[in-house]
Amino acid sequence: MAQFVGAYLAASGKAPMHSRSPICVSRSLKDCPDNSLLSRTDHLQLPRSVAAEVDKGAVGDTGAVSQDQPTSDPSSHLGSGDLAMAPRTADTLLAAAREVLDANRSGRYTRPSQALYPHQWSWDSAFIAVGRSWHDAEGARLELETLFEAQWETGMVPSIVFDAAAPPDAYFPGPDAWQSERSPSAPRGRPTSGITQPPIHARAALEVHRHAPPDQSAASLAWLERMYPRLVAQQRYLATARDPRGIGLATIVHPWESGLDDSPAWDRDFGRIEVPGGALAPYQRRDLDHASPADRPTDADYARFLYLLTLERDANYDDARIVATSPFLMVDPLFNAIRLWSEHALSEIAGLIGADPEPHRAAAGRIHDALIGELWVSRRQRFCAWDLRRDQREPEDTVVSFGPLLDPDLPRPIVAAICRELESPSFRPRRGGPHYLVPTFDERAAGFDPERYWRGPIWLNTNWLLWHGLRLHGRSGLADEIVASSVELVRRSGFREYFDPLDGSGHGSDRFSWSAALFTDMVLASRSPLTMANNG
Ligand code: 9WN
Repeated sequence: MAQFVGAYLAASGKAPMHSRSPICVSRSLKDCPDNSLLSRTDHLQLPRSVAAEVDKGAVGDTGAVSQDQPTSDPSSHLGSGDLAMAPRTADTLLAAAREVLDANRSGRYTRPSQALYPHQWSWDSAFIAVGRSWHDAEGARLELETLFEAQWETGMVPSIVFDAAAPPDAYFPGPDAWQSERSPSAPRGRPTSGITQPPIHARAALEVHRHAPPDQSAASLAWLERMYPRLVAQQRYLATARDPRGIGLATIVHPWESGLDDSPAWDRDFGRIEVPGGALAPYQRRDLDHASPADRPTDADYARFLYLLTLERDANYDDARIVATSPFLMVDPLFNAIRLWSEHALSEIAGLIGADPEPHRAAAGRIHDALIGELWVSRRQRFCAWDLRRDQREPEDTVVSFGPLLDPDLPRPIVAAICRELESPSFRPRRGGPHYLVPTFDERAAGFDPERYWRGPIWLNTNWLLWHGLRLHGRSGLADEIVASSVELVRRSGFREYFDPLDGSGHGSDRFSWSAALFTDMVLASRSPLTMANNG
């Protein structure tokens, strides 16, 4: 693995010169069943000039192959996943990522994708801000600030802020379905959804600040000071309105709040929800206009999503009422681990702006205790989602179980158990052909589907989160392998919304913003020894 990643770092221009040439790609090209892809870029949907550069770079790499060169670590299971991009190829893909982010920008924020998601989404904007901050620190700050302008008075940051400029039937369910104005806490004149998404924003704000060029450090610090109370309010909302029993863990009241909508992590509970006849007005799914039905959630799941929306809307988004009555009340380990990671970020931000870091350390400590006390199921050696309605720990083996790696204080035996699972045939099969990391569901489970949304495919945001978590615990080999795989997926299939872990093909939307943003962050952070050493 060390050689494997070394080749990538060399190619990216940060390794010692002597290791830069010739570039090691022999094993991967030989093993790759369709390596013709490496010299064709139509599928990437890049601008023509950029595509030509990528093709030249890829062909150039191929020309440098020598069977005598050291190959990647044979224990690596990426198959075709060599990282030995020519510096020009890496830079060209970075330029293409930037072009995607710029093209998807709409005024003060960035759409997740032009056609499928033409509004501002909460955690998307956080990921996008991190990626954008490498080349446009001011734009990254604006991205997050714009989102928080729609924060509710309760502190809740809505999952979607609707853009009046988008065509009215571009996305369903839109503002007419949500009717956020029913809540007295919703911002006036800014239609939003009535639910939230994972609170990654404090962590994103800290990353954005860290990437600010020196001549912007004062402006960036002033921005952090402005954002701090809003970020604190977001976290406080989750610790109170979403945790009325004071267990230390926030509940989600809709699978969309997890960001991993149709994940099998809550199948047993969500799948039980019956949509009463006549509960839903006739509707048309707009997502199927832009993506294959095989990639998207099923109609049955979509009806359940909409039914829960209806119940929440009918309760006028009153948190106490919803928590007391919602048929879906789930404690998600990933959501709460992100909350914890953001509390640590807030403690750092507090230190930077002269506020008191202590309450944030204490809050992180409470989440830490509850994660381990309530969600760690030692019989299964796994963190499990907790269905509060039925008081059941869900046994499904999904990527949400790995989320607590984001806790820097996670006990070593638990870290070891998570890494064992990540390296097991369920998530890293040992087969001969290409293989990519990290599937969102156990590849050996009966319901694993390599193409359908969060039920198996690889997403770059979960890869990014795991990459951070693994580095926090010194597991740099596996962390590097995740970056390697992410880079290879993008090189192969472009900035797709998600990827088939079996063959690396792209699915869902193309030119997807967070894929471009987090690709950028992983590549540039891996190039920068400073950032690598600075991971908090
Ligand atoms: C519902 C925008 C969002 C992401 C979510 C992803 C998907 C929406 C949808 O798209 O959810 O919020 O319509 O399917 O699951 O994580 O934020 O990219």
